[in-house]
Amino acid sequence: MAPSLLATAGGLLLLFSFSSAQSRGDSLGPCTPNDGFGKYCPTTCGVTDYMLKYMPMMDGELDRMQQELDTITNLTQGAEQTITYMKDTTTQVNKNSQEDFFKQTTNMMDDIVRYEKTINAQEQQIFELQNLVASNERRMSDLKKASVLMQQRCSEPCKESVEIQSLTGTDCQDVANKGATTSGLYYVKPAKSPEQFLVYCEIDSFGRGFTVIQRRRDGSVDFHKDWIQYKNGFGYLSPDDTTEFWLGNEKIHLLTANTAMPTVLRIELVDWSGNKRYADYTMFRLGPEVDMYRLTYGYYFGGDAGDAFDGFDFGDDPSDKFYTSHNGMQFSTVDKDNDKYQGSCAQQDGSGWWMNRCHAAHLNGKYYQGGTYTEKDAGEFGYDNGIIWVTWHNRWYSLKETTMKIIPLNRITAGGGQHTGGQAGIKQFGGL
Ligand SMILES: [Ca+2]
Repeated sequence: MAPSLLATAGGLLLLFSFSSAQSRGDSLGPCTPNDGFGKYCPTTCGVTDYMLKYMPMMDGELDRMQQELDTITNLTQGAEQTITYMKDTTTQVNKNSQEDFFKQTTNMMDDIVRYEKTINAQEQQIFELQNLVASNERRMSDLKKASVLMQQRCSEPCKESVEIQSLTGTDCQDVANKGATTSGLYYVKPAKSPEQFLVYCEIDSFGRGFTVIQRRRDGSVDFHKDWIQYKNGFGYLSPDDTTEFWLGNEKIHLLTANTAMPTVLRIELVDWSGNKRYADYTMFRLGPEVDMYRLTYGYYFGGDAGDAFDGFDFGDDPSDKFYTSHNGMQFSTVDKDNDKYQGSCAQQDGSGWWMNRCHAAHLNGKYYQGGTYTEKDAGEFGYDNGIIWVTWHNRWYSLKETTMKIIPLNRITAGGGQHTGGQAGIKQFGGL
C-alpha cells in the first residue's frame, strides 16, 4: 500500500472540486443573479451535473492508479524475497567454505547459475517497475493538467464570456417586436412573473420571435431529473444554440398563463437520417405548480410529424389511444407520480413529462445514439423510454434532435415559412 500517494491523489481531486465550485460561486457575483443558468454560468444544478459527469472519470483514473500501486507493492515484495534468498545463499556459501573442495566447487557453480538467473529476473522486474513509475507519472501529470484546466475555466469571469442581448420584453416575440433581429440570449419578464429570467430567442427573417423551452441535441444533458429540477429548469442556455436544456415548468407556466393572445407550441424534430418534421399546438398552456403544471392545448394546429399528443393506437389494447394522450395530463417526475398508471411512468422511463399511462410523445426521454433501441437497452423496466414521437417513428426509435418553442398565435403564420405545409392547421386557423 502507498497511502501517501493515494492521499495526495485524493487531495488533488478534493482540492479542485471545492475550489472550482468556489470560483464559480465567486464569479457569479458580477452576473445578474436572475439569469437562472447559461452555458458559462450554470446554476448550482449545472455545476453539480458537470462535476458528477467529470468525477467518474477521475475516480476511474484513481482506481487504475491504485491498482498499479498494488502491483508495484507486490513486485517489491517479490524483489525483497529474492534479495533475502540471495543473502541466504551467500551465508550458505560461507558455511560451506570449510567443506570438501570439490563439493564446494560444485555448490559454487550451482550458486553462480542461480545468481545469474536471479539477476536476470531482477533486471526484468526493475524494467517493469520503471515502466510503471513512468506510466504513473504520466497519469499524475494528466490529472494535474486537467485540474489546471478546470481552475482556469472556473476562474473566467462569466459576465464577459456570455453575450446577453440588451433588449428585453414579456417574451421573445415582444423582444422581436421591439426590433431584435438576432437569435440569442435575452431576458424576458412575463406579466405575472416576479422577476426576469434568461431565455434563448429564435428570431427569424420574418420577425418571428420563438421562445425556446426545450432543446435536445446530442445527449450531453441527462434528462433524468426530479421535480424541483424540472420546475426550475436544467441544462445550459447558450448564445449560439449549441446546448441542451429544459427551461423549467415554472417559467413555461409564466410564459403561457394569462397571455392576451393564445400561445402556439411548435415542436420540431430531427431523426438520425437528418429528416425534419414539426407539429403545432395552439392555445398551449401550462397550469401552475398547485395543478402540477398540467398541460392543456386547444387543438393540433398542423404539421407533418403527426398528432402524437392525441395518443396512439399501438394495437396492444383498445384503450391505447385514450391512455397515451397528453392533453390535460399533469406533469410527473421520477419523484412525483401524477400519472394515470398504477405504477410510475416517470420512474420507469427516468424522465419528467405529462405522463398518462404512459405516452405516445415523450421528448424528455433517454437519449439513444443512433436512434433504434430495444427493451434490453431500456434498463430494468424495459419500457419504451427514448425520445419518442410515435406518429412519425415508432416507440423503439429515439429521435436525434428536438426543439419545443412557443410563439403568439397571430405570429405563427407570418411570412409563410414552414407552416404553409400544414393545410389542416391553416383551415382551423381560418375558422377561429
Ligand atoms: Ca401512477
